[in-house]
Amino acid sequence: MKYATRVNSFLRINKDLKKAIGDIGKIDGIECIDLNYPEHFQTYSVEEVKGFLEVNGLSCNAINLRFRDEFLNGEFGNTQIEVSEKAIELCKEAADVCKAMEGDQIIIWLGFDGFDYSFQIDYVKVWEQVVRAFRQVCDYTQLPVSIEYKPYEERVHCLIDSFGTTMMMVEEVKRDNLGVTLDFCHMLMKKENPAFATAWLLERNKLFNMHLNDGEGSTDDGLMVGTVNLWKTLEVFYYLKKYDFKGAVYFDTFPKREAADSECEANIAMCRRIENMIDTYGLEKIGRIVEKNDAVSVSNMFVAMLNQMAVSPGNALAAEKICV
Ligand SMILES: [Mn+2]
Repeated sequence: MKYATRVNSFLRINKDLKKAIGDIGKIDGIECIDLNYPEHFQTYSVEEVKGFLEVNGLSCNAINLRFRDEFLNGEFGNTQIEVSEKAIELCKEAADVCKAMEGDQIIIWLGFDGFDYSFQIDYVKVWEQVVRAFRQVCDYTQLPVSIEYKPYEERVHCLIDSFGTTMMMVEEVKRDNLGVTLDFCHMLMKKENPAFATAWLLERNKLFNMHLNDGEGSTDDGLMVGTVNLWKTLEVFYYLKKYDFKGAVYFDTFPKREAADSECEANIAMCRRIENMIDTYGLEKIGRIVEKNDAVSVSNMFVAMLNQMAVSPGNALAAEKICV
């Protein structure tokens, strides 16, 4: 699996992007990073940032759009049409930067399109405006364009708030280069089971990016991968492996009190352990458990996975290494 991590975690103490990329480059297991546009291109030029990545053996996975204050009342769906057009332009610029960086895709999270109060927006009108905006962005660039949905935060209700609504948008925009970025915490906030959307999108080649993290489900906690919902995370990994997912697994976690490098290493260690649990138990054997549609067999599989960790000498060695 290809792992990517969040640059802002490394910018918390030192604000220098060059240093942050250097710090990420030292972490064993991180192949690529995502960058935010425009915020990560304000001090250094695109060429300079590209150079920092090359020196550190990293590649650019995605450029994430970051809409700031002028879009507070909506991005694509803003009732002021000139603001909506500005949001579309920003996406086109981000796509150009992504191309120059040899990145794989742009990710659009419309955090401000939505509503806080009843009667605040014309749902159908806003929806149609957002559809047209996505078409414009998708037609402008040949790159994959990925929608990241989140149920709430920044708005009380985001317009594109769930797996279902996102797929309605994708279906209506009707562009081959439009797909989805799933975020584990966002799915928990919507009370979705993350593996459902993961499997469905992988089956249709529409999963462009996987954001992993963990949380209690009320807010976007950004806790370390697998620390709260281990089995749900393992189920997501099962489908990523079953479909041989070639995209990046991106750690969208928020180390607020933890050192960013060791927090990132903990995410890698957890993911590798989960991958190992699946490999050791066997992908096909898990598939047979799913086919059985029997909850007790599932629980017994979990126990068997825990047992296999305890008895495997290779695993014990690996665990010891992680503890050191
Ligand atoms: Mn995310």
